[in-house]
Amino acid sequence: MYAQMVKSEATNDDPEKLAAFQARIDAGEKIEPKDWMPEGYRKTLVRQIGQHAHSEIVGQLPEGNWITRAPTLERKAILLAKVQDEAGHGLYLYCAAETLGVSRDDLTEALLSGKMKYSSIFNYPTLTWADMGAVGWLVDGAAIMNQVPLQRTSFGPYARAMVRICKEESFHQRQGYDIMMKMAFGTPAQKAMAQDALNRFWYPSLMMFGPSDKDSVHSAQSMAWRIKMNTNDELRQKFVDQTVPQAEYLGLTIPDPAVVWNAEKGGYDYSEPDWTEFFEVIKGNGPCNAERIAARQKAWDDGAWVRDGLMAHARKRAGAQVAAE
Ligand code: BYC
Repeated sequence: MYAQMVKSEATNDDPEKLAAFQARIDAGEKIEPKDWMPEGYRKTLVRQIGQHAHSEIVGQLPEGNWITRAPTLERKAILLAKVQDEAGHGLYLYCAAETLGVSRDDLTEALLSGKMKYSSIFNYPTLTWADMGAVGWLVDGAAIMNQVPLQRTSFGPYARAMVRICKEESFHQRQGYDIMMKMAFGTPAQKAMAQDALNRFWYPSLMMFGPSDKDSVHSAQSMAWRIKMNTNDELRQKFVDQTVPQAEYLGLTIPDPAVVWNAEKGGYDYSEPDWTEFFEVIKGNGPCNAERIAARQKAWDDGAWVRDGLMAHARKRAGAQVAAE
């Protein structure tokens, strides 16, 4: 079903309807689920919102790894709340995708069969407690940079989901930075752990924004439809500019000697991530891809009896209602 929805190319959109639709987008109007929309617009949204939902759900795994080993009860409670928030984000986003006529089951099956992607970042392991700081600071920081503009995206249910998600992501980023401060201003061993986490998460965080603009296949059309508000490179640059002073405050070094202020462009220069590595990771060959999908497959299989029970109950109730009428 998902493949059918996303692969079939839109060939016969009425040109008049298309022009009227584009005029609504250009006027900054929100598109709602029952409004007419081009098939390509709907497919792009299903792809992007679905990938985003999967990222929130899979994103629980690297952090869930540390819940039982958090250093204090307070840190454990905070991390637990953050991971639960990510589950909530996934659910708002699946709901937004469902308004486009695709079911949550279809999306999940597409994730498990490898037809749909989730963010590359979650295919890297979280090896130490400092990684919880780096994930909150850098990964949630990159997510906010991408998602704040999406509050103004043209599709109403997606834009509205983003408002709440962004509020929660800001808290997540602050808690990550708080862990980094504790570690960076702690003992030399703690500071070394913080630096090591920054070293490992820097380039994968830059990759979260997607390939460089020259290799981004969807950006031009998605920006014309206001599904995306900025190019990948624009957001990556803003992220670097925001993060470098934060690293300086922590007394940590960005693992890229090319990071220097460029007064002419009004931003920091930086080295591109290894794009070969990025494309390998999104093809399924990253360090943790197999482990992440296996964990989601197990959760899906373990939950089958709950879904079956609920469906049987719903069918029984529907049958009883028909009999009563
Ligand atoms: N990872 O033409 P492009 C979070 C794919 S989670 C994997 O530039 P587009 C959080 C792309 O899908 C953050 N794949 O694509 C959760 C396309 O392949 P397909 C998730 C990537 O869509 C828990 C191909 O590369 N955020 O916040 O215009 C804890 C070409 O790329 C990635 C979102 O999903 C990647 N990094 O732009 C903490 C935000 N990058 O689909 C935090 C919404 C690219 O043709 N999504 N690809 O097979 C977006 O803004 C856009 O989809 C992207 C990519 C900027 C990610």
